[in-house]
Amino acid sequence: MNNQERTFIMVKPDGVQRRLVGKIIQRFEDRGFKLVALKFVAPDQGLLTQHYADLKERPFFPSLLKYVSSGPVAAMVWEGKDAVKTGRVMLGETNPLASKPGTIRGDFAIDVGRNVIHGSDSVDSANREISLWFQPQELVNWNTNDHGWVYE
Ligand code: DAT
Ligand code: MG
Repeated sequence: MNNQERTFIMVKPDGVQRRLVGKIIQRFEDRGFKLVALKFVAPDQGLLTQHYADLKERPFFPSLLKYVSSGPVAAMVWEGKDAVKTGRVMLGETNPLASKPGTIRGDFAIDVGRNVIHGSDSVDSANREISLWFQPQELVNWNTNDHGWVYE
């Protein structure tokens, strides 16, 4: 198992509007994952078309793009053991109504068209999505041991 696996997580516009960004970051920090990139961005249709390229033939694709481009999103990269699969478990199911309480969608959503958050579904997707949303220099490699304690 790769301790430095990375996943792309994005709080969608409904999650931002509902002030859920902090709570979602808290869940990933509490679980033990390490934040390596974070930015607030208003994604355009071009970026979202690439991001959701595998869904472009689906009937809900136009409404999906309209929803995810309707406001700013919080894009982030989290790193740690089994980050992709564990991130998906923390999100819950695509349809919030099928998501268990305790998951992000199971706690904060009821509508598949407003399901609050995106998370990569495989290591390959994660790598593709991370390089789509972030420049290499925006990914920060840091280690607590490199810095010591801030008050000493
Ligand atoms: P996930 O976001 O869980 O990875 P996905 O990649 O299959 O799910 O689809 C991307 C988004 O598209 C999903 O978060 C919400 C929307 N979506 C998926 N299936 C849908 C459906 N049957 N009706 C409406 N929107 C749907
Ligand atoms: Mg997906």
